[in-house]
Amino acid sequence: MVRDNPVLVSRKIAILGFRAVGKTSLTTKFISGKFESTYDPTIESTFHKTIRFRRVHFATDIIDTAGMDEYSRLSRNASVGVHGYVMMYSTTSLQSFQKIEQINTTLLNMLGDAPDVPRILRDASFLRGFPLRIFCCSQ
Ligand SMILES: Nc1nc2c(ncn2[C@@H]2O[C@H](COP(=O)(O)OP(=O)(O)O)[C@@H](O)[C@H]2O)c(=O)[nH]1
Ligand SMILES: [Mg+2]
Repeated sequence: MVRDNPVLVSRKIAILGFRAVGKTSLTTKFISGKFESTYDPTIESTFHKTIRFRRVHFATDIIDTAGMDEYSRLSRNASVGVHGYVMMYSTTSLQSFQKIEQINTTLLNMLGDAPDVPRILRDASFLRGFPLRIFCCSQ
């Protein structure tokens, strides 16, 4: 019996959020399975992982962005051709949660004609073993 070839799909995801909320920790844990306890402010890094789901292989670029505030702009790499955004905050920082609204506004202003881009709002509390918590994904 001949097995079906997998379907290859390219995807690009960007992680946004205020500084030190765990964006890099989330990304490296997802890529390598290890939790990184050091803090090294990121400029911007792109990681790659192929995620297999049934017969589909999602070749995924994950852009770990620099921490954003209300004055930040998204880089070209983090705003062009992105299929979805993870908007992160820390449960130990009210400020980082409040910044999400400004970051979301900046994102929507930049995207302009693509207001329906998928966005997931999430906290970093899973990293040391707590379950995933996803709250919302619309405006
Ligand atoms: N206790 C705890 N520390 C975390 C968690 N996520 C990240 N950190 C730590 O918070 C600091 C900032 O994390 P980092 O991923 O570099 O933040 P980024 O600036 O958003 O990329 C680092 O020292 C991490 O080890 C978490 O879920 N729990
Ligand atoms: Mg970082």
